[in-house]
Amino acid sequence: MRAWPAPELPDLDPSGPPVRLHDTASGGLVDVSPAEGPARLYVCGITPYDATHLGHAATYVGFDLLVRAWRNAGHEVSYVQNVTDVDDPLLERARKVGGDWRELAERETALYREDMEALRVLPPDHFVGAVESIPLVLDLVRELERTGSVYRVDDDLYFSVTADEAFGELSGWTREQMLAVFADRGGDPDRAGKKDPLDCVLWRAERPGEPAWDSPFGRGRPGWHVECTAIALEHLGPTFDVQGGGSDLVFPHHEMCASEAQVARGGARFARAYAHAGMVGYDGEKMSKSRGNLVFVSALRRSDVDPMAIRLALLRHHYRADWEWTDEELWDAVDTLATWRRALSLGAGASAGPVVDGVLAALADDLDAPSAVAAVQGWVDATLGTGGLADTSDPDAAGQVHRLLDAALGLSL
Ligand code: 5CA
Ligand code: ZN
Repeated sequence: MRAWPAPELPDLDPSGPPVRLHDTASGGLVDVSPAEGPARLYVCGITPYDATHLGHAATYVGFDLLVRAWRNAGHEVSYVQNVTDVDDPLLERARKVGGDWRELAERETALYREDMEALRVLPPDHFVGAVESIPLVLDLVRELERTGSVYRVDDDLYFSVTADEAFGELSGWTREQMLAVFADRGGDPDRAGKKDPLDCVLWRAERPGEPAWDSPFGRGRPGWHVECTAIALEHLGPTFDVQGGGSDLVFPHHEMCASEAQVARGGARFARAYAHAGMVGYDGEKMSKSRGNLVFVSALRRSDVDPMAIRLALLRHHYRADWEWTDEELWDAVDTLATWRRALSLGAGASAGPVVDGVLAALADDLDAPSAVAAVQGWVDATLGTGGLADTSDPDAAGQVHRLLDAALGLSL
């Protein structure tokens, strides 16, 4: 499917340092500079049964900082994102509201594109739906079958997690931890006939009233995890640089994707690093479609909130932190942007060199946007003389800071 239009990305001089990122599998910071060629990124996309909420937005803005940091360090980037446009929650919602699941998915995907464009998130190079990827999924299931890691329960096909020696290494979780969340996250640990309670569905046979596609395994539809495995392998090849998503995807989703790929590709590691964004909450709980405690990007846009203020409010939290959205932080971001725009309108200002270096260094250091924002605030304060005399020693400072904000933080002011 098509993505959304790309915003302009100004060239920066000097370029930024190599990018380091927290890797869930090793538990530490790793250099994610590509060994050769473009930096390759897969970020798990939306299940389009409801509008983009601020939790989704925080995750996609977080990974947008990675794309920008790589590009500012001189790398090309190959970015892939999926859309889970057929899955249980989408079908359930369509049934509940009495509409067609395809129309629901199309409508919400269109709204997501608008939200991402408004937030100046750089589009992926490949924006790929699960439905259009069914041929890839079928090829992958056939490859897995050849390794002996697939078995049937009734007419459904399952993947044996024990086929992957590295199963569990991504999350680092114990079996008890895995079993505690598996059922809540799309798994079926109690199904009779499974070899291991943690095995996951690859191909789900047709059920009455559900969409289904023809396949060599009988009519049905893909399981959730295998869609991302197949799309990533197709567009990025084995062992790409970073797989990303929210921390709710560490297990089972990313663990299963990695295991399926590793078994299909003779043990080659799926991604070099696995990066996870924190969960954004609202009213004391994780913001989630199933809980209904949502603040939608589109609703804020409809009430004329400046999307750059939404973006700044998100950037003030480190992508790995869990935090709570509050309206006060949004209004605070609106005020902050007014001050920043005032400083930028002066043309001359405090020397731009240190803020350029500071922002690029902060972002290359595990996407530390709060430190980058603080560095910009320091420049604004010096330029406006809030601590005493205004510093307007650099005649072209505003132009440079303007380009920096746009290229590194995605804030076009
Ligand atoms: N389609 C699957 C991934 S293949 C999915 O998880 N879709 S989703 O619509 O539920 O979530 C889309 C992305 O937003 C995922 O990366 C998810 O981890 C992230 N996400 C969901 N809720 C939150 C939240 N409250 N805070 C931060 N990120 C979130
Ligand atoms: Zn995914």
